[in-house]
Amino acid sequence: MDLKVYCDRLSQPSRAILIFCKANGAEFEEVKIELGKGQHRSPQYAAEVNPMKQVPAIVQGDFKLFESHAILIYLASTIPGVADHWYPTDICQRAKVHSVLDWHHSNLRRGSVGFLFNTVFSVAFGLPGDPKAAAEGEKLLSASLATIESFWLQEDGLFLLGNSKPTIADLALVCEVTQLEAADENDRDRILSPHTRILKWVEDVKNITAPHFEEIHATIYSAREHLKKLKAQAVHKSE
Ligand SMILES: N[C@@H](CCC(=O)N[C@@H](CS)C(=O)NCC(=O)O)C(=O)O
Repeated sequence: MDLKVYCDRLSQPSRAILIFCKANGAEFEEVKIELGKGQHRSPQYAAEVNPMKQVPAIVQGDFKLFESHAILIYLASTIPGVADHWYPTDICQRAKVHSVLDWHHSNLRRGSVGFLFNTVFSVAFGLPGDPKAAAEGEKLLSASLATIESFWLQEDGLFLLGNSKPTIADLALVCEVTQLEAADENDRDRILSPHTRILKWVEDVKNITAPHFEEIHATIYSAREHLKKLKAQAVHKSE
């Protein structure tokens, strides 16, 4: 049954799904939903794809699924020939992957979205950013990065949980970290540069999923200048 992935490459969970599909040779169609144009809010998208009006989402035949972690689990379980390391069959190892994924959504992602939405992405939606929410987001983001370094990335392995090969959790979390590419350079450096172990881990995930990682990330790498321009225009209009 044909697999359709509804996504915007500016969205971190969308990138995780796309990299996973490409790195595992999945046959799928990428359906672009442009968040900046509000395409995710159309009644048709809600009715036919995702009633939550968000990306990513998948449709395969009559089956529809949203929530990126659930999608990664489904894809790892259904795409033919996916190597076991992505989503181990061993129940204890698998449970640990779920543990990282659950932690992600209530820590790293909350911090990242709180910071980035209120510093750069709000402008793309024509909304004012909230500096207090941005500061709170940065605090949680930095604390989460410190926890990844001190706890989830263990000394003896390249990837999360001390593994020598990545799981779906590495993709989900690394794509959250690379969302900082959209931030102002000073903000990005202030937040990321203390975390050299994280920077190495991002490189390791990039290398093991090459060339797909860089190809899928090209959009976010070029977003910073575009978002800067939008912000300057918004400031100009309000003067
Ligand atoms: N928990 C969801 C989060 C999805 C999400 O927040 N998607 C964002 C893009 S990264 C979105 O569609 N935002 C548009 C909106 O909420 O209006 C997942 O992991 O899939």
